[in-house]
Amino acid sequence: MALDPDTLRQLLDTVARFVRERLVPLEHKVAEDDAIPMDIADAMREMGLFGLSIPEDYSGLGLTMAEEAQVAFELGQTSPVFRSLIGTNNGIGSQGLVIDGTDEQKRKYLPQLASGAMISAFALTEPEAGSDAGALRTSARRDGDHYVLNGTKRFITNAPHAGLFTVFARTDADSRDSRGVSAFVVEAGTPGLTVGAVDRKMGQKGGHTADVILEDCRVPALNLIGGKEGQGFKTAMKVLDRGRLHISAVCVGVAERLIRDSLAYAMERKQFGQPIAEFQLIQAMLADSRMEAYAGRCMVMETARAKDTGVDVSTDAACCKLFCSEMVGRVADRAVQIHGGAGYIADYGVERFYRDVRLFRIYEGTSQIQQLVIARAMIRDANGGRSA
Ligand code: COS
Repeated sequence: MALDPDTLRQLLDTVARFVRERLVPLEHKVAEDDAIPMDIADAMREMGLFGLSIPEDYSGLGLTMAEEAQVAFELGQTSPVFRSLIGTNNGIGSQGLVIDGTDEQKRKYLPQLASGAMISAFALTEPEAGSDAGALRTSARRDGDHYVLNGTKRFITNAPHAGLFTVFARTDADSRDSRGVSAFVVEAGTPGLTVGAVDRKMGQKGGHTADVILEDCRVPALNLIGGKEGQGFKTAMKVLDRGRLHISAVCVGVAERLIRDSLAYAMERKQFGQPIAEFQLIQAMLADSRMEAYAGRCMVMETARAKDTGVDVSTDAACCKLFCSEMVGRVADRAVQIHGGAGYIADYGVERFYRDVRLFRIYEGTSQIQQLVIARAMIRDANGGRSA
């Protein structure tokens, strides 16, 4: 249910203040320590940030997509890793249950995810299945009132902290494509589930990914999301439609932050006797970044509002993800350029953002996958609904 305008304003102001006063001063330390302090995670819990997208019936804030996007614009104004901590509970880790879960599954898990008492993870990617998500090999064999899961999941965000995993596995051993895939919720601590060593990443330090290994892991049949086999791939795609829009909003937020920092630096830094902001070549970079971030903001809001009316926005969400993730890459590159030597030096933080934003073009579907989703939909529409 949509918030009244005053309540939404209050929420956005609170998040903006929290970002400015608590998160921005910690950016460097979090990257150095590769950890987000406990009190920050607790403050996020108190603010309800883990349950932005979880319906009020299950103790979340139940924000509309347009409202959630606006919160993501604010959260994007700092290191993306802070958003990543709450990202899985609001997005890929919880939405499988929200969209396709049974009432019982929702009642059991969503309130814990909304409060942040439990962190969730989305275990789709495998060593040999990433972009081709339907080709996954993890198997789920029915055995009485359980399924037995075997396989390895890779690069799983928040896996080291997760209490709950949404695991995609093949229930139809004879199938080779997406139709044989089902989705399960698997609790951490289930015998047979282990989490591998934390991956060493290019950026987003303080956020952790790892392998999730399933070895004869027995999961109650009740944990099959929606109670129906063969629906898992579609669940994953629906979750990603939403996730891609959320990530796009974060990209816009980060771009706006980098533009602000670049402008401040350009107005202060003097060369040839004047602030470099006076030079037209610097102005061109500032203007291009401003233009692109504005375009991204408009695309995200337009698509989020359409999604809230119940329209299928898969193609437009892919457009947003493609544009916004590429856009923030260009903005970060210009930010380094405007900062000159300082842009390359860790103390100024710009190079950290440059590394952090590189991930946006890869996860929740690479830019190439977004292009494929968009073009295939164009061809399908031109063919009157039939695939190419
Ligand atoms: N919502 C609902 N259903 C969807 C859907 C969506 N957004 N996208 C596809 N489907 C359905 C299709 O309608 C089709 O249903 P039918 O079998 O009933 O016709 C089914 O899912 C299979 O779709 P499709 O044939 O398009 O699947 P492909 O295997 O060709 O793959 C891509 C499609 C490549 C687009 C998909 O695998 C993908 O998005 N890959 C990237 C995955 C990803 O983002 N990985 C990152 C890991 S998570 S951080």
